[in-house]
Amino acid sequence: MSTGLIIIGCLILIAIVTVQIGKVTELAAKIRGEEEVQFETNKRAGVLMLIFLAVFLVLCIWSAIYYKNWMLGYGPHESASSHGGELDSMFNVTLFFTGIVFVITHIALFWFAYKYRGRKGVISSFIAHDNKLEIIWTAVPAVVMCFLVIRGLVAWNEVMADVDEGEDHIEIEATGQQFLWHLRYPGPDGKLGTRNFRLIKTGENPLGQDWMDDKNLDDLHPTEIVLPVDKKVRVRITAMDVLHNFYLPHFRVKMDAVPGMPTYFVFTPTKTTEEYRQELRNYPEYQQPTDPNDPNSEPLWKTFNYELACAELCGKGHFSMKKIVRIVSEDEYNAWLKEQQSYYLSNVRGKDFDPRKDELLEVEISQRKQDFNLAVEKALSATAAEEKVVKLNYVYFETGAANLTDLSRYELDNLAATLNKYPNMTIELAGHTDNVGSAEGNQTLSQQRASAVQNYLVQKGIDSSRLVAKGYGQSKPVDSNDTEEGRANNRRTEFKILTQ
Ligand SMILES: [Cu+2]
Repeated sequence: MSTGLIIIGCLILIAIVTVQIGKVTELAAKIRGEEEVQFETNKRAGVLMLIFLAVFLVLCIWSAIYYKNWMLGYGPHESASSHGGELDSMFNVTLFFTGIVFVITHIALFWFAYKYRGRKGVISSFIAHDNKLEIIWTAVPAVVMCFLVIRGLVAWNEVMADVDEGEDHIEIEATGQQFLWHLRYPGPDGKLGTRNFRLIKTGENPLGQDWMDDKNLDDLHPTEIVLPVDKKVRVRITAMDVLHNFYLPHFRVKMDAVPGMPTYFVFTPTKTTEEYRQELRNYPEYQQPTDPNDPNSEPLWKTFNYELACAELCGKGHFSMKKIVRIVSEDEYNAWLKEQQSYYLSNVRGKDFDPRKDELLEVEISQRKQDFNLAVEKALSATAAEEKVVKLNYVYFETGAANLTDLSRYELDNLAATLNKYPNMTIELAGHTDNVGSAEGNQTLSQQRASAVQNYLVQKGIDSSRLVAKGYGQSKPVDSNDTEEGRANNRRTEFKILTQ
């Protein structure tokens, strides 16, 4: 704030001084004769221009050399992707030609201003047209431009090429939104599920994924981009509100994120984050502490991270559209992938807004089967009678009735399979209730429910002599009847292994 005021103050002072000098010059001109003063002013201005030229060119070249190691493409910032080197070399070739033009035109501009200043007795010559000059200054840039454009087109076709059919690659997705990036990974199936903008709902379905599409069920929403080194990556890029731009500066990846028009970029990272850090380490610029106020903080090279940024000015929070990108070995990548949770399973499954809440998913069926078989094995190997009990976690009845709900069949089928596997096994099917309602009524209900399970198993081909159905009513609670959770635990169906 105070710096700003000082700068504004300085600018005002400079303006006042300039006006005053002008006034003094005017007065002096009146005294000494205007023309002579004019020629002297011309000369002074010409010399100042030459000095400016020298200082300007020296500063330009010095700053380019001084800041070289901070700039993309130079020093430690060679491209970290396979296509980036070609782009860097194009930038260098362009810089070479435009650099020559830059130096020549600036020298000409300021030198001519000095050389052709107004002088006593010299009048300007009048050139209306010069064919030779026009041809030279049209043809030379045209030839150079052709060379640059043709090389650029070749590079463009190479860099923008999509993956070939069946080519091994990872496909991820980045969606820009004011002001964050949504990242999506395909999960174990390697395929991103379909999206529909009509399904977008903040907090429930941020990307509008169609949960009826199985490919969506394992999709991940990670908070950072993690990719294995030397593996081709295709990024689907899109936006939900305004233009954004998916920019990975260290990989020379930059693509507009346009609402309603999916774009993509294919690239192959060639350096892990750790390798990049080790390269930075060789430069004194990156051995300075990360926090300039704390000399003991970690050096810059150690805290370096690749970044995803938004490169389209998309609003006032534009600066915050940043994410960390980590390039790791194949093994580290797989370990990271294993830790990630499917968005659907961890945020949507079983909630009111889950369109598949009345349906069991393949993954749940196999998980429950595994859990059930483990519990049976445990009960079989137990010696104490009270440990030979297995709770049927997913057998449910309609409220107050003995009708099995549709989804109960999965666990009962697991039980039937177990009984078929152990032909000598006999069991007691035990029904229990909470203490809501009369004890007598509960006794009857639990008996009916145990019998319903028995009937189901008999229908599945299990000999009824191996099954005893018994209702215990509310006589054997395993939890408190004072809470809903406790009552739910007490309304249970279980089986005891009698012989095996
Ligand atoms: Cu943005």
